[in-house]
This record gives sequence, C-alpha cells and structure tokens, in this order.
Amino acid sequence: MPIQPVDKIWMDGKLVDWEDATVHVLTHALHYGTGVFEGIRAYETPKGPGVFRLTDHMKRLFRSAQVYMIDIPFSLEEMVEGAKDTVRASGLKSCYVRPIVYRGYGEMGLNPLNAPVNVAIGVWPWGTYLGDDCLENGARLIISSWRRPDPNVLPTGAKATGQYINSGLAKVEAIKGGYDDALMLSPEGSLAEGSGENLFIVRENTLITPPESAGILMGVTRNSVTTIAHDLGYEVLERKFVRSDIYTADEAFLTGTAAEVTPIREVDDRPIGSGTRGPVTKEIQQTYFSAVKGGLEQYAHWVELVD
Ligand code: PPE
Repeated sequence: MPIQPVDKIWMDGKLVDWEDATVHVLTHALHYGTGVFEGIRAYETPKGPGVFRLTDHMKRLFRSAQVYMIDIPFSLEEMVEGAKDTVRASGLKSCYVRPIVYRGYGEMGLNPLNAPVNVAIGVWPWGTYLGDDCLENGARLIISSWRRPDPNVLPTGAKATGQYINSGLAKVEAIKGGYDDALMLSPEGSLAEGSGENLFIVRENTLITPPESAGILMGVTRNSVTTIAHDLGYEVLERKFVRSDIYTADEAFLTGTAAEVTPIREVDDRPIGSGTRGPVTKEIQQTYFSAVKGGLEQYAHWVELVD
C-alpha cells in the first residue's frame, strides 16, 4: 500500500514536517525489531473526525511496552492528545493512525535497555485493507504453512514491530499463491488469526473466535464485534477450533482496525457457506460501520472526537 504523505508527523512530543520525520540507520529498532506500535482508524463523523477507541488502543500500546520493558516517556493522556493533534494537523476527514514507540539511536547489541526510547505518531489516508470487493463479497484465504509462534517464543499478545516478520511470511505466501490473505495456526495446530486480523466463524446463531491462548493479538475490533454481536442477540464463544471447523462453518469473517469486518468467502479453495458474504456477517459489518462513523448512540463512547 503506497503511503500518501500529509503535512505533519508527531515526533517525541512535537509536530514536525513529514519529510523531517527520519531516523538514523543505526536505530536499534531497525536492527532488532525493538518497537511496539498501534494501528487505529479515524472516521468521518457528523461532528468531525472521530478516532475509534483511541484510548483503548493507546492502553494496549502501554501493555505492549510493559512486556518489552519499554518506558514510554509520555502519559496515556499525552499520547491520546498527540494522536488527536496529528489527525487535526493532517486536515483529513478520515485516516489511519500509527503510533510507534521504538528503541532509538545510540546503542547496539541485544540488550535494548540502555537504548533511548523514541515515540512517533503518523497518519495517512488508508482505504479498505483487502480491497472493496473483499469487503462486499468476501476474501479468499489460505491457511499458511507458517504458524504463529508459541507465546513463550514471542509474546503474541504484545504488538511489537519485530513480530510482524512472521505475519509477512504468511502474507507473501498467500499473495504469491493468488489469495487475498492468510490464516495462521497456533503451534499446536488450532486456528489462531489472520496475518493482521482476528478470526470469527459463525454457526447458526453462535459466533466462535479463538481465545488468547491460541496465540492471538487481543484485537480491539474483536472486542467491539463481540459487544455488537451480543447486543444483536448472538452468542459469542471463545473456543479453540481446527481447520475443518472453518471449512464447514456457515460463515466466517476477519476483524481488525485496518480490515474492519471482512467476510471470508473461501478457505483453502473451499467455499464457506454460500461462498459469499453471509447474513450474520453483513449485519455485524453494517452495525460496525455505523458505530465507527458515530451513527449509533449506544456506541458513541467509542468515538473519540478530534475537535
Ligand atoms: N491480529 C494481528 C496479528 C494484527 O496485526 C491485528 C491488527 C489484529 C489481530 C486486529 O487487532 P485490532 O486492530 O486491534 O482489531 N493489525 C493492524 C495492522 C495492519 C497493517 O497491515 O499494518 C491493523 O489492523 O491496524
């Protein structure tokens, strides 16, 4: 996805010009993946840009930092305000928001603890993650030969930059095979999640999603969708399941900030249910899109207005 520049990026507490937002090539995180980050979306609402669950995303950023013993030199409130400032400065009505906390320049070697901690927040326009067709008709996925790591190999619950080379292997395998994206298994072989999305399957009136112990990122969208599904009267179970369970599901979909709610139309060349977006997925997807755009009173507290 080519980046479309905007005017400003927030770096270490100040808005700087986009082209000045650079780092040294000996930045620790570039060599060792020692950064933690977030992905957030701001949507156009009747009251101006609203950042969806901004505070919850920033809380996860602090939890990811805690796992890697990174002290973020700003408070939660300062990070929230920094994100709003960056969205405001962009002049965009809707955008993707990317806060990153990373070990900077000044130390080499595997001990990261003496390297400085830098913080940046970038925003840019980002359309549908897997394309408009996937959002409407569903994505074609493979189950990757690359698995998620055991949480004692890499803590999958922390959103660390270095961990994404694992997702990248699965994504490339899928794209090279002509698919839209990949699902990944846990080390013991249950379904975990997509390369950058959480996973749900639907059986009659029940939604099933893998638990944290399957080695997933605890998605904010996964949480929003769970709440929405309950409110719509569906049962939601956190349960491990295997590949034949998704082949035989009535419906399946992916959730993520970038992917939003993306139906799954095919897994490993097998059509899921009707082979297109199912009715439960459609209902949840439409409710989610109304919520993020500030159109539903009961979810208004999720929308954090910039102005
Ligand atoms: N699992 C993984 C591995 C993951 O990267 C994401 C977000 C999720 C689940 C869903 O989490 P949440 O966004 O809180 O619902 N992936 C981000 C990265 C996208 C990218 O390509 O970069 C995102 O959706 O922003």
